[in-house]
Amino acid sequence: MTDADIPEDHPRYESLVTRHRIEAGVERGITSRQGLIAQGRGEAFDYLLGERTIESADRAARAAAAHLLLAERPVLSVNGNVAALVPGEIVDLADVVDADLEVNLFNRTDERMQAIADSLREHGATEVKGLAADARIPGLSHERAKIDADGIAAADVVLVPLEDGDRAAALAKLGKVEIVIDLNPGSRSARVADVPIVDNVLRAVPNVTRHARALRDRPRAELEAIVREFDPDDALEAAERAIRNGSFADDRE
Ligand code: PTJ
Repeated sequence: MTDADIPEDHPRYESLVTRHRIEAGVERGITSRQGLIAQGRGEAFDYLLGERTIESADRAARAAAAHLLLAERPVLSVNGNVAALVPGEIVDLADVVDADLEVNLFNRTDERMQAIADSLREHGATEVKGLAADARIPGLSHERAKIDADGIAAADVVLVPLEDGDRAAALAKLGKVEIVIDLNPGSRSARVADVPIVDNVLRAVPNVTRHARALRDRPRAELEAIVREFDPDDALEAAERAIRNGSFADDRE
């Protein structure tokens, strides 16, 4: 089955496409089996949020775009779920904001590193970092800590979609501006982020790109104002409110 076999008028179209892509990612050696579990957890929150981009997540995506455009050395971190769900979209975002792509895995193996780097190149990436692994995130056990000295280690702004909480916290301690995409507003990753985007990575990545395209010719002062006015605690509270008061329709299965 391919994405094209899923009827677009199915009430849960996006969810079915997502499941299919993650499954295909596991089959191709890109996504870890734990990635399936992570996806299930994300899907539950997406359901509670109404499977849409809530207004506060859109504001966060705009602030993320402004941060990435202002950055000296922005890096987009790619794991097995991101590579399965939004390979072309993440390459597109890197192009628009002139960021590096770095493969950074929680369950790191050489085979998965290579498969993901190859897939990103197939989707148009010219350079993929992460394979050198010549630097470490302090305070984490060996494999999870590996990063590139001229990639995440040297970055001022890092986008980490679907990050493990422990590592998100360790990255935040390094003093980088951290943008996290995570459907769970209570997750540690979302809580340590300077910009938590509580949205499905499938919608969030193209949305940050759309904002970046719209903002890229604006004066720096305007981008700085967008960054300054964004409040991560407000964004998390708004997402929690949306979940509590959610009117998720019961015609979805
Ligand atoms: O490819 P690897 O080895 O780097 O491993 C990647 C995973 C995601 C398996 C690893 O980082 C992991 O175990 O993550 P966690 O701790 O399960 O956290 C994943 C978070 O992402 C959870 O809070 C989920 O709610 C959230 N999430 C899952 N799917 C999505 C999502 N957020 C946004 N969009 C999704 N599609």
